[in-house]
Amino acid sequence: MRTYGNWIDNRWAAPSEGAFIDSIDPTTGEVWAQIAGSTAVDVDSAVRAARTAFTTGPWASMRAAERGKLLCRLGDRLAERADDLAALETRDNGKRTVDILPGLQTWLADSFWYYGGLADKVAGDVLPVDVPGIFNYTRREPFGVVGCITAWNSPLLIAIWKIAPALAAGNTVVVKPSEHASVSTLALAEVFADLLPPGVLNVVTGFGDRCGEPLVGHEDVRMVSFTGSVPGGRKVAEVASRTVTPTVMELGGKSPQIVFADVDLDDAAHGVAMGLFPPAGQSCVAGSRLIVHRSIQDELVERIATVAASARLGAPTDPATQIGPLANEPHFRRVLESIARAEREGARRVLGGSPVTPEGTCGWFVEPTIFVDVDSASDLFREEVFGPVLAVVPFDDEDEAIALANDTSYGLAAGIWTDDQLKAMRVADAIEAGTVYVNNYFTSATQSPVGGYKQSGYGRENGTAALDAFLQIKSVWLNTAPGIANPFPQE
Ligand code: TXE
Repeated sequence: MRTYGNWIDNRWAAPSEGAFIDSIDPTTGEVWAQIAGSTAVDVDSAVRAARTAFTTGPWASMRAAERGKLLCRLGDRLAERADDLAALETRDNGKRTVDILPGLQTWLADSFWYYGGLADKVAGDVLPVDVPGIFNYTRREPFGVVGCITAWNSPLLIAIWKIAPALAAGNTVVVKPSEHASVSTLALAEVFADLLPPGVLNVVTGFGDRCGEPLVGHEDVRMVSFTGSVPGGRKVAEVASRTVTPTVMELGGKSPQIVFADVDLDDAAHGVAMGLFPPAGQSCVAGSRLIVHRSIQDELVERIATVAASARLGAPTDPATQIGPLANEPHFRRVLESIARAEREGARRVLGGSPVTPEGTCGWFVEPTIFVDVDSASDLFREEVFGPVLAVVPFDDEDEAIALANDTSYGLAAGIWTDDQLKAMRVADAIEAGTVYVNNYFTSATQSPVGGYKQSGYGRENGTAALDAFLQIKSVWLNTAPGIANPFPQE
C-alpha cells in the first residue's frame, strides 16, 4: 500500500501534523492507499510555493508562446501515461477504466492542446476613447495563485478542466481534490514533474473544512474554481467573500429528460437510460428526472426498465462490466436512504431499488432504479440523488413539459428527445440550464462551455470562457499631451 504526501514544489511533502487519510477502493471496500490529512499549515506551504513560482523563476519569465508549447507537451504526456492514471482513478472511485481511458488519451489531453494553442492568443484591446491626448489599452492578466477544488466522481477530468486553462492564462495552481478520491490527481502532478517548473502545479489533500477552507481563505489565493455539491459551493463562496476572492462554481444538478410522443420508443429508451445509468448516476449532469408525454409513459418506462435491468453490474476493471460501484460507502448509504425516502413519500418503484453484490466486490452497488407516480413536490423530484435513480413524471402539453423541467432550483443540464427539430429548438430556448442535449446525452468537447444556471453554479469550464475565468482585465491610460495642467489655476 502506498502512502502519498502532498505534492508541493515538484516534490512529496509529509503533512505537517503527520495525519493520513485512508483511500478505500469501492470495489473491494479495502484500504488501498493513504493520502495526507493536511491543514492550513500545509496549504500555506503550497500557496507559498505557487506564489514564488508565479513571481520569480522560469514560469514568471516564460513567454506565452513557450507556455503554450509546454501545455501541449503536458497533453502528450497525459496521453502517454493514460493507462497508469486510469487504473489509479478506478481504484480511487470505482469508475470503469474503459470510461476513463479514452478521455485521458484524447479529449482530456485535448484540454492541454486546446489551451496550449490559446496561451499566446490572450490579447488586450486598444480602445477608441473619446478623450483628447489619451491613449487607452487593456491587458488581460493572470490572477496569480489560483485554488482548484474538485469532487470525487471524475477527479482527473474535473482537475484537468481547471488546470489547463489556469496554466494557459499564466497562473500557478494549488489543487485540493476530494478526500474520497485524491490519488489520481496526485499522480497527475507527479507525471508532469519534469515538464513543469517547481511550484507551478501543487496538490494538497485533506478534508474540506480543514484543508479546502484554508485554501479558499488564503490571502495569496486570488481566485478559486470549485466543483462539488451545492452545500459545498455555498460554504466556499461564503469563505471566498471574506477576501473578495472571485470564484467559479460547478455544482450539482437534477437534470430533466423530456420525451415527446413523436420519438421512436426504443431510441428514447436507450437515450434516457444512457443519460443516467452508465456512471451509476454519479455525474453532475445526469438526467435523473424523466418528463414524458402521458400517452407513451407506460410503454417507455417499461422499455427503459428492460434496458436498465439488462446492464451488467460488476468490478470496474472488468471490461464486461457496464455499471460499476458507487464511489464510496457514505455515498452508497445516502443513495439507499434516498430510495427509502422516495417510497415513504409515496412514489411507486417499478424497477430496482436494492443493493447488489457482484462477484468479487464488497457490494457498494445499487440496481438501476425507476420510480413513477412521483410528486413534483417530493425530495425525489427536487433533490439530487447522484445515484442510479430515475424519477418519472408525465406531461400533457409542451408548456407543461417546460414548466416541469424548469421547476427546480438547479439548472445544470437537460435532455430533449423528439423527432421535431424545430420543437427541440423551441424547448431548448425555454429550458433554464447551461447545457441542453437534443437526442443525445453527456456529449462534450473542449471547445464548448460547460456550467450551470441558478443554483447549479456560475462561470464556465471548457471553451474560451474557461480561459477568461482565469484572467483579469487591466485598463491603461497614457497621456500623450505635453505638460500637466495646474488643478488650481490662479487668475
Ligand atoms: O461534493 P462536496 P462531492 C457535484 C455533484 C455532487 C457533488 C459530489 O453534483 O453534488 O459534486 O461530489 C471540498 N471548503 N458535482 O461529494 O462534498 C471537498 O473536500 C472548501 C458537480 O465531492 O461538495 C471536495 O474536495 N472545500 C460537478 C469538494 O469540496 C470544501 C461535477 C467537493 O466536495 C468544503 C461533479 C469547504 N467548506 C460533481 N467542503 C459539475 N457541476 O461539474 C467540502 N469541500
